[in-house]
Amino acid sequence: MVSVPGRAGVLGALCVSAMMNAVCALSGGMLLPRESPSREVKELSGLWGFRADKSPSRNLGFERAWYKRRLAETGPVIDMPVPASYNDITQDHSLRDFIGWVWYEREVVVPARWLSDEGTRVVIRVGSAHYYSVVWVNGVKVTEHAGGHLPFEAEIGALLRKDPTSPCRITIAVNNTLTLETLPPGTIQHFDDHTKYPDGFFVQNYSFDFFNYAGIHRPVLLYTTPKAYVDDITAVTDFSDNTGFVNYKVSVQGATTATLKVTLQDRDGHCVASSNELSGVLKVVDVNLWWPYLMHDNPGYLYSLEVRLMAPNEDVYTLPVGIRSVKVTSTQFLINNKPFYFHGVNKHEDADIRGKGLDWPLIVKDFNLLKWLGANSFRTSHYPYAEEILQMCDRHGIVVIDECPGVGIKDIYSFGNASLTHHLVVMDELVRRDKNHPSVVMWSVANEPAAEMHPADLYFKTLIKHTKALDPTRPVTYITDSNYARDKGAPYVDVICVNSYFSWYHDQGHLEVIPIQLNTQFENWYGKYQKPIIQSEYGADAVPGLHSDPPMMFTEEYQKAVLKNYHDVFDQKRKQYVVGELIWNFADFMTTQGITRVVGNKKGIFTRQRQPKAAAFFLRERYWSLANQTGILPTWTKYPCSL
Ligand code: BDP
Repeated sequence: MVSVPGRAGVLGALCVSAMMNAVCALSGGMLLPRESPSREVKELSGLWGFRADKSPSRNLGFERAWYKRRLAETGPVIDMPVPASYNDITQDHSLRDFIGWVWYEREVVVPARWLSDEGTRVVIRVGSAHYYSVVWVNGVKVTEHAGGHLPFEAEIGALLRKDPTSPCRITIAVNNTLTLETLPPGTIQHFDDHTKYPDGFFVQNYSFDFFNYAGIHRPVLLYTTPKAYVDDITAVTDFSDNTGFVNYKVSVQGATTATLKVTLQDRDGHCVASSNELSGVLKVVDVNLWWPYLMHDNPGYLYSLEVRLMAPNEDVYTLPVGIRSVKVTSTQFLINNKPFYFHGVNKHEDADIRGKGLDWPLIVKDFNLLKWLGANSFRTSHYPYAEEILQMCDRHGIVVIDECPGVGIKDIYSFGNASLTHHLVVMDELVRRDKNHPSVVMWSVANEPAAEMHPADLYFKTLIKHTKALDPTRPVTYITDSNYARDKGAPYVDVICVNSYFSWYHDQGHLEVIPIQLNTQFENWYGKYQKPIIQSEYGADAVPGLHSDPPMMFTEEYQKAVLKNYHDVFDQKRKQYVVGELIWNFADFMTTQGITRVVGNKKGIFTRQRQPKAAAFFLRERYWSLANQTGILPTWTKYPCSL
């Protein structure tokens, strides 16, 4: 059996209140570590030692306490890059499909000054590790965390000071096992028939359509803060006429009283507002609002909110702040009181070799492709993406629907109390991490759960209410399939997000059904709920290089034809209540192996290597023409001549 340690350490009592006073189960903030005059950051990306625990119980590492000594002293170790999924790094098939605990280790030289000064906090932060992680420093457990897509951290200064001369040995054990109580859920299935299966054979089943990549997916950092430090900042923004408002709240840890200086600076470094209070409203005259890409000539305008703790010691943290508002009516999605139409994509964190590991060349390439495509938005299907990606969205004005890993919830057991409690904690963690990103305009609590099941009603009511209480400033949605009649969550959401695959999963090859079925879908949903609707997924697989005319399934022509048939209906309905269209998917991505997947899902308009299929050029023409009709094309653009 694969064991996953108890989760008592990370679950706590839940409570709910408005964002500026939000009190939740989580202790402390989770501000992205940034260097400042009072803070240093040491990134531990590179090669780590690695071993998968292939013992039948998968528990040998715990039984033999591998964390107590150097990993190389307890058995063979291989090189493993961090950040990266481990699955595709070696030629070992059993590691690609491994289920259970893997062990990472790295020795770090910690600057002496970090330790000599008792007043310095030293924190270890893991950007994300999938799925369950336990962290030891010099053999002492410092933290554990459930969930694969959000950061966690621990203060380790006191521990390191016990023996300042020895190097800091960091051991991280990561278990990718999914159970009915994890998010996303899964099940382990054992096969005991020795006439068919080898001894101890078991598999991981799950009901979501992407490969369960595992390992340390985002950078591990050591960073310092002074003893008294800025622990969290919440900035909520609005504006009226030409005046912007930044309603902020600072939380300080390590001191009972604090003297502060809060300054808001514009892009050129000029102070536009300031205060000495822990919370308040900063007023910005002649405000530069944060606008989405292709909606304004100067998108992604960010101010800098510098929070300077002056006493009992100095600490400086600077948060980028975009001033904008988000509102939803029964037919519109408004950003800065102007109708916003999502013409964007769904993505995955996924690429050759590194799997879900954070990769800067890939991130920058993807942003260049998004801009080339004329996309103004994406949804973080089906889990929270790296903070580094959200920072890029803030700077480039790419609007984000921020989704939690609530995908593949299909078993009734996964609607139970344990699952719900964990799901609420994940939303706490997600909102805590992403609340200050102007690019994030909506929370998505789940994708295509089995919403027809009896407990789904209470589950979603609680989940959505909880999320709205955590952040009353953003709308909340969850992503549903097209069957409105059985849906349980829709009454509670602000925007209906619906996925459909007409002429793909049904009526295969019959493109002519799309206009009828799509029209019916929209009319049914709007008729029942009178809420704005986003087509949150639609598309078709295309194997690059396969062609046929008339179009046949899996060819580039068929993918294009599906899109065209959808677009005709979008163009009618976007004049009424449809507020967005997000193609499934931006790029081909890896899935579990199966007879409907030819080395992964091929619904990308780009290949996994980010080369365009015919649909990419087709969609590009549409998105730029939509931008021309609904937004303001940037002065630098050569559209339409460059198409
Ligand atoms: C949708 C799911 C998405 C899948 C897609 C597909 O939300 O995760 O990848 O179907 O089948 O229903 O391509």
